[in-house]
Amino acid sequence: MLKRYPLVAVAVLMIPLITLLAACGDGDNDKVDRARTEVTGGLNKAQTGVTGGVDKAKTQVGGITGNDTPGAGGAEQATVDVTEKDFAISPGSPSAPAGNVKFNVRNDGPSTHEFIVIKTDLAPDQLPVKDGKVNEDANGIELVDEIEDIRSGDTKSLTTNLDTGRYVLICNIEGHYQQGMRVGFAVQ
Ligand SMILES: [Cu+2]
Repeated sequence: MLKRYPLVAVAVLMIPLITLLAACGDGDNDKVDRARTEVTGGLNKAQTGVTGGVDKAKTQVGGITGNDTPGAGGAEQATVDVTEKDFAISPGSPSAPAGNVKFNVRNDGPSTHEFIVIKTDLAPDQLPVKDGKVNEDANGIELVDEIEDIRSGDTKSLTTNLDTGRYVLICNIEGHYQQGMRVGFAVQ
């Protein structure tokens, strides 16, 4: 009796082994290959995800570095100093290169003023007016960005990304546009 148990044990062990060998036979090679492909594909995808994430992070870091040192390969930023007063807007430069433009707007007063960047092909003195103000919702006008409430004596800054095209810089406090707070600005 005792001698029979090892034999039975071996036989019992052989069954799954044989089954396993059969599973690895010709008929199931495809299944095994497919499983391998899936595992490999999954790994590749995971690696791509990790690499992509790292690249993206590098790009972001590059952008920040670029801003600190213009011309170093990152996004360059032009700076335009603007002076406002009753009633005129005077940018230090009539144009800027496409990309990030930083406007430093100083209000020489005496009134509080705004600074609004509008993209339009209309002439600076031809913007549609409604109730004493430029109608910012009118066709042919695109409000890009703005600074509100710059008090007399204050300087506020605005950095905005500008595409190539024609712009008009205005103050849109009631009556100020008509009194002369408008000027063309080109982005090349
Ligand atoms: Cu104004």
